[in-house]
Amino acid sequence: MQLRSARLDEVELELVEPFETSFGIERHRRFLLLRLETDDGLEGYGECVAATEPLYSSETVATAREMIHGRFLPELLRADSLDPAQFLASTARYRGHRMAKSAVETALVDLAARAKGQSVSEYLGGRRRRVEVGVSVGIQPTIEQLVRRVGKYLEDGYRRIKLKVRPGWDAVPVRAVRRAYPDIEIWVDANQAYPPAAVERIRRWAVRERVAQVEQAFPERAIRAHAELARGAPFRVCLDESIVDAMSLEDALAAGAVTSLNVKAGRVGGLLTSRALAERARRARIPAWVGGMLESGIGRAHNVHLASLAPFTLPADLSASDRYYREDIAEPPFVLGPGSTLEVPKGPGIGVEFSERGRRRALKKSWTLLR
Ligand code: OSB
Ligand code: MG
Repeated sequence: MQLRSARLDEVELELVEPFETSFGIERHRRFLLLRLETDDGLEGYGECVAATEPLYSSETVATAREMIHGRFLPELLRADSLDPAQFLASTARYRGHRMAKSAVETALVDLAARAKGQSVSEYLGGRRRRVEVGVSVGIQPTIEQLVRRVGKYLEDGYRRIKLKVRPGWDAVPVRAVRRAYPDIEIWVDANQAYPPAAVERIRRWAVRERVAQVEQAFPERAIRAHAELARGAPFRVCLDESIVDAMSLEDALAAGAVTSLNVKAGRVGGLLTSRALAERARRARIPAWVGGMLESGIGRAHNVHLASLAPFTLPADLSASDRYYREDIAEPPFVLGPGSTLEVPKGPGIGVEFSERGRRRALKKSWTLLR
């Protein structure tokens, strides 16, 4: 099997409503979609989660395009193997750029699964037919709006709520949600917004409001601060941005800085690395779960397949398609099912179809490389 062509699309989708985090507001998502086509007519799709601005991480749409179009695809078009692990090995010398690598790796996994007549879930060794999910709720203009938003998601059927927090939007809004809904499972995610000196303050309101999990309170390199927060805490301390590979997970485990692991294929460079990290977490008896980056139906499908693997034991940040976009780029949409779950598509490959109509509406630029 050899590559015949690769097409890289830059697309933009409008979010159903703005998504605000400690690092900024997103109203649209502009991102890259990759389509690989082999000489025997198989197709594989991947999504790149890098955003226009380097706010969640240092990568951007522009840096990812440069790496994918300028280096990874030319290399892949010359390669004699389309094996995802082989791709990772041959690009290991390039430091960082994991979101760019992940776009290619996930497309190669889609291809490899299709070549074997399997779904991505089966290819990776997943067993679940449905995966449990929750919803990530952005910072809202007012506390009343936050409580109403959460109420709406609970009505929709989401059973676990993750609230985005930052200094100045934490104890008070979290208390308001807790008072309105005394029994729900609340997680919070700060996306690195607190200084290490805030450990005790965070602990106080998190304990008082029975928060089940505090995600990435401190900067990604502040492993010691996360370990301090975790010491004796009645809540889990989750790392997201801090964990980018096997070594960073090993160090965080040794330091006692991680008691829950958020795994995003984009952040760690693909599905194979994601699976390895989750298996390592399981051996350390730490729960793992699949995080999200407001993906379209393509990236969402990859994530849902990933979440079907046994080590992912906490509900994923993967909501139904209509929570993100009015019109998605893949069909059919993901819909929330019984017990706050999404169904794992049957396959082959990712098991969703690229919508030509959706692509035409969202397309900004496109590059095609031929063998
Ligand atoms: O930290 O989990 C995060 C979205 C963009 C950047 C970072 C994060 C998020 C989310 C969205 O929380 C979760 C989702 O896709 O539903
Ligand atoms: Mg996070």
